[in-house]
Amino acid sequence: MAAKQVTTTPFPDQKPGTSGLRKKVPVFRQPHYVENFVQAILDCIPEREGATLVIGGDGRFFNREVVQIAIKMAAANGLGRVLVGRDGLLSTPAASCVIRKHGAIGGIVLSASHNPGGPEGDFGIKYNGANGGPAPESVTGAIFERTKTISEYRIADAPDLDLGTTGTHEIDGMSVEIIDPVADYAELMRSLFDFEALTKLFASGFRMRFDALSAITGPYAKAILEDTLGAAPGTVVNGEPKPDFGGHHPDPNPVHAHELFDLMHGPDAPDFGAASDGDGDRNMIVAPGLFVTPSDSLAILAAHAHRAPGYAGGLSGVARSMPTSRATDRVAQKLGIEAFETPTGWKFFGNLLDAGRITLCGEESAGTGSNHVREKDGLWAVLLWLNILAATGKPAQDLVRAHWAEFGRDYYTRHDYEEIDSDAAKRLMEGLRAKVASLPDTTIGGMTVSEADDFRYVDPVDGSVTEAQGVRITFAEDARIVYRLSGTGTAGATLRVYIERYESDPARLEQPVAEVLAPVVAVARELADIEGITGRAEPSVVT
Ligand code: VG1
Ligand code: CO
Repeated sequence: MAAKQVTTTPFPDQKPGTSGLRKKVPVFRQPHYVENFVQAILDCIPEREGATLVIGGDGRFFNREVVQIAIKMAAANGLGRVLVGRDGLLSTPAASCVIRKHGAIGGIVLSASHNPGGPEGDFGIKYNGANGGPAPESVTGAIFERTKTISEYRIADAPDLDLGTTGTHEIDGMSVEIIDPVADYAELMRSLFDFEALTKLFASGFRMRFDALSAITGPYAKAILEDTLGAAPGTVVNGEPKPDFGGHHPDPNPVHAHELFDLMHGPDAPDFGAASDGDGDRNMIVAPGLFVTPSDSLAILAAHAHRAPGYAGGLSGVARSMPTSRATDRVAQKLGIEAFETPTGWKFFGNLLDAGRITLCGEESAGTGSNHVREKDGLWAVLLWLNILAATGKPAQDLVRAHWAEFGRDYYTRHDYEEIDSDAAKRLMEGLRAKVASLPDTTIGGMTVSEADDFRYVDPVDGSVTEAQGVRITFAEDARIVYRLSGTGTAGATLRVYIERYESDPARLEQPVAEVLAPVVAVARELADIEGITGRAEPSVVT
C-alpha cells in the first residue's frame, strides 16, 4: 500500500475556538474539509516521525469516519504508532490520560462536547499536546495559519480498520493499537481515590443517579460506579453512547439535564445526583433539593480535597476561569495558597498545572479538574465528591450549607443569548469596551461601579499575553457582571452574561437565587443595552 498525496485548496473558516474547531456536521462533510484540518495539525507537529499519537472521540455522528481518516493520515505522515479507543471512543479526560501514560506526542480528539450531535448537529476536532492538554493559543494559531495555505494532504491508501476489537494492526509500517477506552482511566481513578471507602459507602445503602445523557461517560461510569464500587445496577442512566445522544442536548445543566434535576428535587431523590457532557469533561452536581453551582462545587472540592488519598498532601494552588465566581478565591485565602484567574477555556490552565503552581482548577461551565490529567474531568469530579462524602459522613446538602456558613455564598447565574446576529454581538461588546474606562464611580440601578475592564491575561509561567477576554464590571455592593462572546458556537453568535453577588449575612444564605440577583440582572441588561442591540428581551438559556 502506498500513501497518496491529494491536491486540495484552503478553507477560510478553520480557526479553532475556545476548544478546537467546531462546525455543523454538513460543513465537516465537505470534501477535503476534515483532511485539510488534520493535515494542518500534523504539519504543526515537527517531531512526529516515529512518534505515538492518540486518536478517539465522543462517539457522535461522523466520529467513526473521521477516526478512520485520522489513522490513515497519521500513517502517511510518518507517525510510528497510534493508540485508538475501541469503536473510536475516548472521553476527553481519558484521551488526556492515555497521552500522558503512553508518552504520546499528542492526540486528536473528536468532539463538539456539549453541542448537540446528529447529521445536522455539530462536530469538532481538537488537538492536545504531549502534556495531555489542549494545544495552547500559540499552537492553535499556527494550525489556523497552516489551514490558510494548505495545498495537499497525505493519506494512506488502505482499507478501513475494524475498530470493534482490541488488538494491533499495521498500516504502511505504522502500528495501530485498538485499546480499551476505559482501562487506563479507571486505573488512574483508583490511584487517586479511596475505592474501599467508596465501596463501603454504596454497601451502606447510599443511593445515587448518574445521568450520562447518552454520551461518552456511560461506559466509564458503569465500569467504575456499578462494576467496581458496587453502586446498584441502574445507578447510571442513559449509559449507552449514541451518535445523536438519543436527542439529548449533552450539556449537564439544570435546563438540559432536567430529568435528573427534577428527580433530585422530588420526593424520591437519591442521596446524590450527577451528570456529564458529550465528551465527558464536564460535571453537574445535585444534592437532594439543592443544585450545586459549578463555582460552588469547585470551592467545596478545594476546601475538602485533602480527604482523598490523591490530594492528602494538600493543594499547591488553585485557578478558576475569569467568569467563575470568586468562591474558590476565599478558600485559597483560608488555605494560604495562590489563586489564579485565567481566560475561559481549559488551555489556559496547562502551564500552571505543568509548572506545579496549581493542583485544582475549574470553570463556571461545569468543568473541574486537577493535575491528574490536563483536561477537565467530569467523572473525576463526581468521584472526588463521593470520596469527600464518604470521608466526612455528611450528606451533600449539609456540606454545601456548611460551606456557605463558613465562607458566605456567591449567588450566581449565567444568561446565554444564543444565535444572535454576529454583527450585533460585536457592536454590543465594542460598546461595552468603549465604556469601561468611564464606568468606575458611576451609579446605575442603585449600584456603584467600583472597577471595570476588558480582561487581559498575562500567563504567569511563560509571560504570553491574551487580550480582550471579556468585560468585567465589579460593584461596591459585592456584585459582579461579566460579558463575553462564546467561542464554541456554530451558528451566529452567543452572548454570555455572568451575574453574581456575594452574601455573608447568615440570615440571607437561603434566598431564591433569581430574587437576589434580579437587580444585578436589570443593571446587566441596561448597561449593555442588550435588548436594544440584539432585539432579545430575554436570554435563551438561564443556568
Ligand atoms: C464554553 C465554556 C467554557 C468551556 C468551553 C469548552 O466555551 O464557557 O468554559 O471551556 O465551552 O467546554 P464558550 O467559549 O462557548 O463560552 V466543552 O466541555 O464544550 O469542550
Ligand atoms: Co466537554
